[in-house]
Formats: sequence, structure tokens, C-alpha cells
Amino acid sequence: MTRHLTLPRPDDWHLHLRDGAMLAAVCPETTRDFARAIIMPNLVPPVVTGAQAAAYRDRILAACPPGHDFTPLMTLYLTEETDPADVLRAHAEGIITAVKLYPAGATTNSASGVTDFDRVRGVLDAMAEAGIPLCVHGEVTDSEVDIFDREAVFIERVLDPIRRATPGLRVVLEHVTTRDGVDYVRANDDGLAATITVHHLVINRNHILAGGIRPHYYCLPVAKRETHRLALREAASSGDSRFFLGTDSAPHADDAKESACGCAGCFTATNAMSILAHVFEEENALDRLEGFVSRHGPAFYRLPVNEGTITLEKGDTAAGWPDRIDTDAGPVTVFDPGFDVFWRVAEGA
Ligand code: OTD
Ligand code: ZN
Ligand code: ZN
Repeated sequence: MTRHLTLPRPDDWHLHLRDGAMLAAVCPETTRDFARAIIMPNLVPPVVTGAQAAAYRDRILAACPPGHDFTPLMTLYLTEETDPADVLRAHAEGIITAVKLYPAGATTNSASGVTDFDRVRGVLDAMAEAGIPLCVHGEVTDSEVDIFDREAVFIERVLDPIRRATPGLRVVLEHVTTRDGVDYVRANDDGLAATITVHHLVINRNHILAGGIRPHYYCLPVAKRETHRLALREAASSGDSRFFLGTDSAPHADDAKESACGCAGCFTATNAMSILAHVFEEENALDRLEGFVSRHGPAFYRLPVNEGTITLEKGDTAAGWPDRIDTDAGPVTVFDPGFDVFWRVAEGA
């Protein structure tokens, strides 16, 4: 039985680090294990210009503990007012790695997102030309569409038309949660990939709702029924380079989640690698974890694989992690997979 697994240092291709007190507290939880992360721009107000992205990057680097070697890969929040020239300049200067598309109102802090997709066509054309990836929150926001169908409907009504209208645009379908999404990625070869979270590999919708409502399992896109979770596990552990890790670790203070109208988001930065090792071992795919966390993402983003390594170790006792992280914005509960995990990160180099 494998007890040690050494991998190139992994990257997180979808992460929320927030700002201020929350950033200070959660940043080390990611930088301990991960070398790079695609940083989501949904601050309040959102990161919409190259100058704002550069300033946010500097705040993240200042929050990085000394000795942690971490590169934040910044994104811009696409709005109907985004200036293509600013996007191209920020990319050429190495300030941003990608642009993020949120349909207006789709998730936490997405009010400034796009309503009329024709109004961002100029930006998308410029991005296609320059090879800048578009990261997409793939859910429609139409209140008449059932929340469990919003990803599949988005693919049909929005994503596929955007890709057809913008040949060459490189797209990441973020946090894919359905078999429909997996199948769509598999059926389209060029310039399309998907990130998969840790929590969507672990929970289905029963975990949120059966036997009591569990706010710490509520996120967007919401976890779907079991067949979809199994499709995600299969895709993540298949070795297909179009699927890679994006934790979507999204911290909220506990009082904002444990509320009559709780915020969406699961905080997995602390235990992501331990849980992934457990999941891949269950799938008899420990040898494919390296592709999912360390190789497929850099290949899509045209970046080198990290030079340092991380070693995962399987112990005889359950790996411990704190139930919650203390922050000056209040405690943040760490995602509980609901089973014992024996893998831990032994060392990084
Ligand atoms: N989903 N929560 C958040 C973002 C994500 O859609 C997402 O990327 C957040 O809190 O920023 C969530 O549930
Ligand atoms: Zn999203
Ligand atoms: Zn997210």
C-alpha cells in the first residue's frame, strides 16, 4: 500500500482569498501547500481594472507568510464596461493571467457581472486573439430555471454560443458540478477545460439537506445528485488533462453562513490535499493525482510545472486539522468531509 506520495507542488486554479482581515487569516492556509493560485476577483467592489489587480496582488503577497513561496495569478472581473485595451495591457505586463465571467447575480458578490453577453464581445474577441483564458461561472441566473439545472442550461444557452461566436477563445468551465458539464468538456477538444472542487467530489445534495440543513455544505453551484458527483470523480481521476483542481475555497465567517439566509461557499484550503489523496485512493487513482493537482493546470495555462515538491503521507491515525480558523472577521469553519482522512501533507520543498 502506498504510504508516501511525492508530487510537484500543486496549484489551485480557482481560489477566493478575500481581503483585509480575512485575507490575512486564510492566505497561509493556501500558501502552505500550493505554489500558485488563480485568484478570484469578486471582492466588494470587484477587481475590474489592471491597476486594481496589481494592488490586490501586492496585498496578497504582503499577507503571505515569510518562507512560503507563492505566486498569485490574478484575474479581472468582466463587466459590460471592461475596456479591452486595459485587459490586453494588464496581461502583457504580467499582472493578470485570466478574466472571469460571472453572469450577473450568479454567486456571492456577482452583482456587477454580465447581463448582455453581446456587450462583452469586443473584450472576448481581444482575449481570443491574445490567448487570454476566460474563466466562467457556468450558471444561468434566470429565476425560472431550477437551481439544480442552472449549469446545464448555461452550457446550452450561453457557453456554447459564446464559444461558437468567439473562435479561439480559451475557456475554463469553473467548478463543474454536473455530468452534463463533464460531457460538454469531453466533447470539445480545443481550448476548453474545467476545474473541479474538492467538496464536489465529496458531497451530493443529500449532504446539504437530509437530516438537517447544513450551511457549511452550501455553495454555488450547489452540489447536485449522486450521479453527478460520481461523474466528477471519474473525470478528476481519469487522467484527462482537461480536468484540474480549482478548490473554490470560499471563506465566510461562521455567523454569515449559520444564518436565516446563509452565504454560499465551502472553505477547503486547509485540508484540500489530504481529502484529495483520500478520494483518489478510493478511486484507485493515486497515480493520477499528480496530473490533476500539478500538471494539467499548468499545461492549460501554458505555465511551467512547479519545481518544488510536496509529500503526502498516509498515517495510521486520522489526520488532524482545526475545525475552524480564527480570523479577525470571526471564525471560519473548515470543510468537514464527513469521514476520517489518514493522508496528511508531510513536507514541502
Ligand atoms: N461559490 N461562494 C463564492 C464563490 C463561489 O461560484 C463561486 O465561485 C464566494 O463566496 O465567493 C460560492 O459558493
Ligand atoms: Zn463561481
Ligand atoms: Zn469561486
